[in-house]
Amino acid sequence: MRELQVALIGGGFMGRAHSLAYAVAPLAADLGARIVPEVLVDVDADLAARQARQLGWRRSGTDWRAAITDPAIDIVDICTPPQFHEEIALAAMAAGKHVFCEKPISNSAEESRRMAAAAREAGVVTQVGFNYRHTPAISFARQLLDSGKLGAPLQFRGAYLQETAFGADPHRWRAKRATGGSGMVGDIGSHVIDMAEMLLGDVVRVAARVRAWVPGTEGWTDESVRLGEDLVDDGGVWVAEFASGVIGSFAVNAAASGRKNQVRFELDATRGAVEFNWNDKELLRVSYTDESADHRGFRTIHTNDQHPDGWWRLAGLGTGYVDVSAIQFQKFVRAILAGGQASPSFADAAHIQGVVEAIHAAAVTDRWVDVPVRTE
Ligand code: SOE
Repeated sequence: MRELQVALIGGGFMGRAHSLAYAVAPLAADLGARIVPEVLVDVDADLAARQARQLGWRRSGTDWRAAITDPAIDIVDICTPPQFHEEIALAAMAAGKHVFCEKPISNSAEESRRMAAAAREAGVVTQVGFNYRHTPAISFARQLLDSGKLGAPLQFRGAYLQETAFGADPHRWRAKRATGGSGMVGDIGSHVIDMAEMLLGDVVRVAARVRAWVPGTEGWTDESVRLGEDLVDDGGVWVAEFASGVIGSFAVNAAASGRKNQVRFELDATRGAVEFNWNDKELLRVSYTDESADHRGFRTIHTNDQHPDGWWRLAGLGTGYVDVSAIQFQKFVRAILAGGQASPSFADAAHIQGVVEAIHAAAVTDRWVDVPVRTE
């Protein structure tokens, strides 16, 4: 059986999630290839060795360049902070590797457009870690739209709420321009943008407000209103227009007490509506306008293997964070074996980063901002 050897660059939080997903992906479906966790690279040799032992990687190292130029490696998986993504991805693609990159794809739309162009030129398969979109309930919502059962989409309302800003060591590096680059709008907001664009096509313009909660202050300060040199944002709200004419509202907040990890959306259409909440990730609530008046309302569908990407005939067994990450790798491997393209690709993620930058620009300039059209 064909083997696909993987080099993982970054063994932290997402490196751990990916390692678990690589272990599950080939067991949950016949991929036609074995995924071999070959080498784990991190900044410190002892740390990388500990991570490799714990997460099942054959060997470890600290030199990502050596790992990605190794002729035995087929896939480079980038799980570093976003400011390192472009350099590593460009080198990996130049070496002919297929590249999986965590989101956000980079700290700037310009960087991500260069990555997407390099992917096209290199002729390799690329995919970005918007794992939630592979949840069977979301894939089913996409199938219902494609089938016409919901009619034409009218309005999207999405949110991603966390309470990471309250942590003992909150994800402040994500809100700092020098490290996290595009803030929480870029970090978790990009997931909601990806879901929306997967269902509805490209966003073309936005109007927005963002805020950064300055540690130790009570509420929003004047500093938190501006996107400073250092702090980017802990969240924001924006409205969006899609190329199709659909309109949408979005809310993102890392200072949302009690929300844990809540990503959700509602979509209204001419013949019905759907509603998804990651906290009940196996369920899709669906309403159809042609129901009889005494039965009109939302019904709850429990996804199983009769739905796209579903694994179990028995609904209610649970779909988790590792499961949807495994599904994303199943699709990545199948695209590599078929010589096709995977989704969301670098080009998709570059457009999403353009939306993120338009949101920040709209917040600072207090006007609608157009999203750059795709270059790939
Ligand atoms: C942010 O807190 C974060 O870790 C995101 O970066 C991940 O993409 C998301 O899956 C969980 O939350």
